[in-house]
Amino acid sequence: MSLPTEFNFAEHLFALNRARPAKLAYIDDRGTLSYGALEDRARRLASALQSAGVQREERVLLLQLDSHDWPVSFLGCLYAGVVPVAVNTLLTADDYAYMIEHSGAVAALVSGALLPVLQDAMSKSPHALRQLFVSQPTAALPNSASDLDAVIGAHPPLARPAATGPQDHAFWLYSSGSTGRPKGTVHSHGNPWWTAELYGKPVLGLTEDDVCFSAAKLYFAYGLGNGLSFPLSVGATVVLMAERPTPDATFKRWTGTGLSAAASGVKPTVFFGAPTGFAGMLASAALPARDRVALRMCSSAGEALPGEIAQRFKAHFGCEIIDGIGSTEMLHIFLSNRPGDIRYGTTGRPVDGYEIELRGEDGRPVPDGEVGDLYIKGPSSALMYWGNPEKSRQTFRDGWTQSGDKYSRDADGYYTYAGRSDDMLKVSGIYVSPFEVEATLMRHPAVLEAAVIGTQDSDGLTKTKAFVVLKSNQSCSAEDLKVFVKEHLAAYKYPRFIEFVDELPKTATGKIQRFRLREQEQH
Ligand code: 3SK
Repeated sequence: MSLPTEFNFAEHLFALNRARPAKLAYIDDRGTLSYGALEDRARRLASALQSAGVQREERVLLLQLDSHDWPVSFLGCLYAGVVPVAVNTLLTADDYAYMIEHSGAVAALVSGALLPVLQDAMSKSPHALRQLFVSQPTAALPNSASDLDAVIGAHPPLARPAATGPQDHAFWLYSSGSTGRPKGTVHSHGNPWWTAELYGKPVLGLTEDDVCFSAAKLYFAYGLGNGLSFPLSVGATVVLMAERPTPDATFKRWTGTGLSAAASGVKPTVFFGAPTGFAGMLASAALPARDRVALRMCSSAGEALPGEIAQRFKAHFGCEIIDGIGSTEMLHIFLSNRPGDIRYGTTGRPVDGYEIELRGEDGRPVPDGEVGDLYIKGPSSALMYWGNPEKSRQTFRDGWTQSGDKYSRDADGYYTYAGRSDDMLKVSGIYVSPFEVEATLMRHPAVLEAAVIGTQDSDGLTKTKAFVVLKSNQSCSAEDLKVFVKEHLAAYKYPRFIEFVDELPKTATGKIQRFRLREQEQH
């Protein structure tokens, strides 16, 4: 598999779908967008960006809620050779001020609902955005801003794509670490193509008959593959929603009842979620019956999926959840279970086209059964962290990308998650995976969620502490849970302390923020 020397990812997707102009590419909260209209609108936007003086490889901030305008904006930029910096819509003005300055963005494509926070950010940043293109404005626009629809309507489609190559800068995503500022992760035009060819098509087996729906929004690497690169690479249809992926919002889309009138009754066939979301849905009283949905497969990423959740989901819907792990740096999933080859509780085997190594503290590969740091080699790796040569050198070394996750591999080649590199605990000189303890606690019938961290006992020694959320109307004691863990795991792994809480701190993607629990413990 290889790419030609001239390759523009937007043009690649448009060319693939030119034979199906009337087919629905997107269904959002307001209506539908055909493949023909997607290409037309994106190419008009590409013209508008050129007319506004935005040059090739200049950055444009993309701060939009999930709607048709997101793929139009993203692909319009790529078509013009302009680099969209796709950012999380849940951040603060201070975060955006940093991103504007760090990226040196010259313009922004922003949802009307997010314009106030962007204006606040602009007032805090010494770097000026020259032009704002506002999608679905909610109030009268300031002078430097134009209505995106009007701008698209006023420009002809750009005749030709920018003559980019597969290694040219295409877009950025910000990746946050446990410390420091978020890192501007630069991806090329070739990278999304590789993720679709290596994972979306062969592992998920997506076809043009699929209707894809992702809980992860488009600005996440996971969501970008699920809701753009993969479905558009096979001519499938995508359901987008602006609101948070609560169980109720998700169930509406699954049952075809929450869509705009033009698409009413269309039901997703492939759903992309995260473990916390699946657990919440299974615990919801509104969980739809199997015959009300059309799901043929689900994908899970973000954190390792406890086998118990996958099995309960399968028992209810008759549909597998394919668990995998990816990263913003690798753009999508590189280690995954496969339909028909699922080992519950593991993250499966390397996706063909990627090499995986587990390395010990000495940098050498560890033997099977031992925990090591996960390194990946594959063609979708980011080019660099913008303006951060030191972190780039540490993370992208000799063709290998360090993930920051710890894994072990069994004799059959299946990989099991053992926590983040900085989350592993060493209790009495022995490594304990907080995730393994959490997964065991979650097998208790009264437990909804659990997070395990290291805390210091009165001797200053590290001991495990579990924060546990019980299911509503359920009760059990800390002692019950300790006994339960001792019965299911090596006894030394039981959490010495247990605290019952109403909820766990989480990121926008639903990842548990263990560092917040650690901070809380230190005070
Ligand atoms: O969190 C993950 O496992 C993931 C999957 C796909 C793309 C990006 C990420 C972070």
